Amino acid sequence: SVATQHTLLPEVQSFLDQSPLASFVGGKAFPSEQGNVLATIDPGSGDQLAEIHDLNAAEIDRAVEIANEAFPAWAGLSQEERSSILLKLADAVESHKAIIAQIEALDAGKIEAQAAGDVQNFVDTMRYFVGLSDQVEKRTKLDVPGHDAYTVKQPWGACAFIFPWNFPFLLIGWGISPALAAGNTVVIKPAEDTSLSAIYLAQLAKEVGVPDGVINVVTGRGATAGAALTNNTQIKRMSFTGSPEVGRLVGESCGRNLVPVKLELGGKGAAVVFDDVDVKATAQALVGAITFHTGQVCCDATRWLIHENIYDEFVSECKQLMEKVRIGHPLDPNSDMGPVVNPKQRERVLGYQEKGTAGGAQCLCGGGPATVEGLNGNYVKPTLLAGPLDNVAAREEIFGPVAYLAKFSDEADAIAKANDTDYGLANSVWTTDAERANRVAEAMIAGNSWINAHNVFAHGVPYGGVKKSGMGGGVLSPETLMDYYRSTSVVRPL
Ligand code: TXE
Repeated sequence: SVATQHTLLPEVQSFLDQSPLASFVGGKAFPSEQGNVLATIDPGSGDQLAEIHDLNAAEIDRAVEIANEAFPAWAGLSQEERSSILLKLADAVESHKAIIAQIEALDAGKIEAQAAGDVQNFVDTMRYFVGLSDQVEKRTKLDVPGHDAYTVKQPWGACAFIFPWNFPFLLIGWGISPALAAGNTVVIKPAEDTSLSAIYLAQLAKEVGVPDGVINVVTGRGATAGAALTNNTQIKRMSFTGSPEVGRLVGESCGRNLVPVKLELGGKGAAVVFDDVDVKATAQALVGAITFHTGQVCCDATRWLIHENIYDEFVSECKQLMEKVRIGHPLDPNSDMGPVVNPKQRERVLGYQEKGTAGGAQCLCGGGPATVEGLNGNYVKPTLLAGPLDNVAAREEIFGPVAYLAKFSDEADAIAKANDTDYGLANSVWTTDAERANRVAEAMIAGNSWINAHNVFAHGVPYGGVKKSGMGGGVLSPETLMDYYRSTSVVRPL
């Protein structure tokens, strides 16, 4: 087992020893009454890590009720009191970073150092939104002749969050920080493969004095527990991050119930590389991005559009770099790239490679599964495909370390190809011509464009997609904080 190969932190071992791990609602363990459980597996070894409880619809509804019951007291705290509690939570997460990172590495198959980065990002995000909420003007006087008028901003109540498995802990931080800072309570439904760090967070929140019922975690299968949360009419807002297929279902339910919804879905980003770049450095950056968390990153560049003058040189650089990627268990400090999250995802990644090549794409390097000695993990090789852009592997989100290459001839051709996609999350342009860089960055239809970089995040920079990538973006910025206040306009004729 993994435990025999890698020494787990004693705190991680004792957390796993709580198995089957219950959901956490109203400040205490919230088990499935019928004792229904799901196994959670280490994707790096195939070993079972623990079991988690699988809640039914009635239990999900009860959790929402509890979150709504806790709301008035939480919303009624002064801004100062609430902020100080949340900052205490951020401090606690920071001081438990190594523990949470190891849990996440084991549960999500994430390289341990990268998982530690995710945990720090959670901490920074919570501090950012607390600071921002302190500055929000809750009452704004309106200048209306003949009237005394103002608007007042207040939180909504229990807000629901459904999260995917690729950045379990980081995305919780991005989602709940603005909601909590504004005075809402939250019900978190993590993905069934990666629920452990959420449960740990809820337990930690209790320890540091977050009032009961403010941070609730409900676990279970998407089609039952997730759907129950989506169909609940007592949630005040819904935020979903995951696949476009499920995003549609969530959007439909929220439409039916008239619950405001934010959808963060997939991507099929382009990297447009002009012929004036440093080929080696650009290849290094893009190979680094597509292998980071084994390509399970929604904002990744997965379509690499390369100027025809440098195409061959670029491909040869990328091949060399990909062959050097060390694939291994996430807890092994010598691993550059870990597994994908589960066998189904591995089948998906390999399936797209097969469908892609069957449809006329060429496999330039990698392709197929990878093996790591002694481990039954879900490993795949970093892969480069190339060919026509109407290929299924160039059009659909694969969610693995697979890049699809194509040539372009000039700027207009590059922009047309970059925009020929159903998605609109994030793209990048690589060139030393500053004016061209901005022109292309603005012409690509997506929520985010990066210049000479990919996957750059900063607090205050709105993030989120358009088209099939989602709606209601503005993540990590003041826009998202404002979503968690509803406003009432109060008017008195004089
Ligand atoms: O996601 P799902 P899956 C994409 C990626 C991946 C594919 C499938 O391409 O290969 O989606 O992943 C919950 N009602 N992304 O199937 O099913 C589920 O429990 C309510 C991109 O794992 O969308 C989990 O908590 N909820 C994405 C969450 O939805 C339901 C990240 C996401 O799972 C539900 C993840 C239902 N009917 C996958 N069914 C990104 N862009 O970041 C499932 N869920």
